[in-house]
Amino acid sequence: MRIDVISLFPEFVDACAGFGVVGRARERGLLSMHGWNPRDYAEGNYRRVDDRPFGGGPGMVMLVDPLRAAIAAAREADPQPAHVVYLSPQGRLLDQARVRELAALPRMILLCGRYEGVDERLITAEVDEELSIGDYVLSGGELPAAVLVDAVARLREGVLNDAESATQDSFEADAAIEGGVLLDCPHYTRPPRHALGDVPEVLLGGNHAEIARWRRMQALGRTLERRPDLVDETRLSPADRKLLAGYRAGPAGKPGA
Ligand code: 4GX
Repeated sequence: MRIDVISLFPEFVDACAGFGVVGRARERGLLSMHGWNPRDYAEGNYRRVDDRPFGGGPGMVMLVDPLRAAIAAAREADPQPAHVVYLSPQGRLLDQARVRELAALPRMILLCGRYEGVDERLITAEVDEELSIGDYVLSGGELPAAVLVDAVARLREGVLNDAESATQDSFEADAAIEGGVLLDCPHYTRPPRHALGDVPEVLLGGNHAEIARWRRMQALGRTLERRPDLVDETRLSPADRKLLAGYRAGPAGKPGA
């Protein structure tokens, strides 16, 4: 997959995507990233990329032309059609279902705004989709772009190794869960007994079917407890309903235990 980043700080996104799983994907040629700075396409001695908003008010607005020229340069650098995403709090909230769809594309151009935002005419003319990574205000679109790159890259074929993909496979592709994500179950490692508590007995026993059941019970229970918005309880399979009831009863009839 090819990702082009339009930003006043393209190195920022590049650096965020240089480590760990995503960095390794780039080294192996599974993902390529290219930065384009609208400043390089700005006119005049001052290379202006922003100006004061019509109608008054504080802050600055990014100019149409430098952004448009940077996007055009990115498009021309590769013949594959590009899906253009603008990261902004006004966008639709990003979720794992949309991440999966975007991960199937050959190419994306990510537009990162600074200041108060981007002239609306540029968005109308060039942007296919406006996405938000969450309901809070950042000082630019670079971190949201890096978040999107990370979430998308790890779903590309060959990016995760077997050990990394095993955890995700257990819950991700589940028809019963809308959007396809459950919260993770709790994890434990050595020592089995500790002053802070003991590892649940089932995990020490080596009964893999029993362990899988326990993990799914925990995942379902914690999701319904912490993020009821993620799952429609009425659409759970009979098996999952039973697990959820078990979680709620707890091992000794104590909820959540
Ligand atoms: N999820 N930001 C965009 C510039 C801006 C300001 C106003 C449009 C209108 C964000 C988020 C986010 C900060 C990126 C402001 N654009 N982006 N930037 N949350 O907070 O995606």
